Amino acid sequence: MSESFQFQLKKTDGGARLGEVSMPRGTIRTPAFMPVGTVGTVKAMYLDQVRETGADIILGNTYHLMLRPTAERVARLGGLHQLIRWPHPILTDSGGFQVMSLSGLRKLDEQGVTFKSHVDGSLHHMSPERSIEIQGLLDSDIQMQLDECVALPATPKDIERAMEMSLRWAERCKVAFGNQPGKAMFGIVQGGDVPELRVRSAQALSSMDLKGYAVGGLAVGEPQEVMLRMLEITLPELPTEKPRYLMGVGTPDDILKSVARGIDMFDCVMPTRSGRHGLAFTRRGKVNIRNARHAEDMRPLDEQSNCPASRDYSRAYLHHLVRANEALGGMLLSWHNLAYYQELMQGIRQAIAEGRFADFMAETQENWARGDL
Ligand code: PRF
Repeated sequence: MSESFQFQLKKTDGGARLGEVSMPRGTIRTPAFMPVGTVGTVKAMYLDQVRETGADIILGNTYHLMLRPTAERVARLGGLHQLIRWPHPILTDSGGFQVMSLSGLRKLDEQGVTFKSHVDGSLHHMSPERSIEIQGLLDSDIQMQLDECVALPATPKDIERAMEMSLRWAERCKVAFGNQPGKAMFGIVQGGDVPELRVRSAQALSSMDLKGYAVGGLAVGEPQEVMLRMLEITLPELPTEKPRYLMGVGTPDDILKSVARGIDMFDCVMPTRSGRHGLAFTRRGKVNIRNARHAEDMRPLDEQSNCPASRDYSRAYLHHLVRANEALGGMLLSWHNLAYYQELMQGIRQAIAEGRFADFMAETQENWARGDL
């Protein structure tokens, strides 16, 4: 732990990086996977279990929490950590991305974004300054600039306009955030699938000397090769001594390939959302537990796992729970998936430490390809 916010790059292995982000509430071992706790809960999980799977940090969402229970109420209740009983670091997304994907009627201009709440239809305005104010009221440890993420495919003109506005919003967020020892505000690289725009965005943000950098605007409809090419173009423009966070990514395969290119942090709803829909990620690839072949299979998802959900419950029971739409089915599969993701991250970190990341990646991918046991 640390009084201030610090990133230590401990080792590199090819493009992969092993590091540690330290701050007063705890240390994040990188490469890190951050479970998504949108409305102040990692869905269908006790936070003690989330912690036990190996999570050092979780995510919260400005958009959801500002609407309900509201940022001011969270502040009166002692802040998000105390409310949800998670004393470790929390990263909050700034809201723009969720406004675009969730709210009805919205208007976006230089001032910020005006939108209709998906909860009660009420009208709200969020400026870059207000986004930072809300993230402060939540007492978030890592706050994100307000940005505009364009869904792909999009025209270069639209991508450029959104990227340039996101840069101006980064400046405003930096001023609004000021100097808060022990906390950080990250900038977000945009630029869609246009190499020159990615480079320009990354260079401009780098010159702002922020505490960390996210890569946004990816995994929004483009093929994986395009996402990876954008990382190859973007990451060399960012300072090596700052953490890099790929927003909203992804599958275990996306994570391996992005670590290979120099990403340090990830978040995604995939393990929890897929779990609630009956999809399990395992060392031997994806398993759809709804499939009839599991109906009388007494084996667990993974007898070698340390996670009770993976090791102690039969596939037959998980199959039954999911088919019967029982809450416990989603709970057990979310638990299993988060444990698998954290086991993958631990394997990645150990492999980088031992200088065998490329071999680890190849073995891991071979095992996925071999298919379920
Ligand atoms: N911006 C923000 N949050 C995000 C994204 C983004 O571009 C993405 C894109 N994958 C996920 N979450 N602010």
